Amino acid sequence: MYPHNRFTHALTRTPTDNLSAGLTSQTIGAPDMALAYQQHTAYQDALRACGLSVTALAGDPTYPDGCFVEDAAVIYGDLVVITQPGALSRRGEADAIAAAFAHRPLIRLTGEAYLDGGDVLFCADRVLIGLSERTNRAGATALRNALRDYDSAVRVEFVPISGVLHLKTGVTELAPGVLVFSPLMQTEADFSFAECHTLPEREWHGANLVPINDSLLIMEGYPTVTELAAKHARTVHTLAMSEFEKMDGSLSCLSLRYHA
Ligand code: CIR
Repeated sequence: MYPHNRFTHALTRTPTDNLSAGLTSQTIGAPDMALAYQQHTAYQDALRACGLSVTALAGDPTYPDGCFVEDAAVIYGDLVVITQPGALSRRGEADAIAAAFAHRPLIRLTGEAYLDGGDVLFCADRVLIGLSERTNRAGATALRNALRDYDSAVRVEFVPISGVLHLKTGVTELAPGVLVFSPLMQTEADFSFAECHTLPEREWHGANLVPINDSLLIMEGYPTVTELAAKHARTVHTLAMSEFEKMDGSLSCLSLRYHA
């Protein structure tokens, strides 16, 4: 049993036709929306295939990045921490996510504490919080305090990063204690607690994997990831994410996974 990857439910938010108005650092064209909806549906089907019950919130064109729900909350056991996303245009996304979790113990980051859920990685015996362009030290500290109040034994480490949008663009956990890195992420952090694999340059966007129960979601088009996944995971779901990659998105950002 590996508690932080055991889930029963997932929350998603349907993309809106103006997805291309969202934030991106990519220059590979605007998403084809017919394909984006198809990929989002296939993603939700994969979550269901992993045994999760999926709740899909309606999209709101006021927030073209709203489908990337992972950034608006961090869920640990029963605790839901609603974030203040680092990008100004995304701050309002958190209200709909807070409403969806109104029945659970809920904490909201306030003041100068900014954090994107994409910077929070539960792996091995610890929680890593990336200090990035979106997550500041005040945000990371507020999250650490909330996690510690909820579970005094939790181990939290800050990981300053650059070269990628979020910590989880740069590293995720393929299997207990096995990490996969993007070659683009720069960090001085010590990952010697894990078995580490760095992807080749051309596969830089493939490091974002989602372990769920006994399954693993990976993105189509990354042969090294496919090979590693086959070695470590019992069931692998390979998903086309091309239209979300155009908006700096990948797999984990499109859902909040939790135990209910
Ligand atoms: C953004 O730049 O905020 C969105 N276009 C993409 C967010 C992706 N989120 C994630 O990987 N956790």
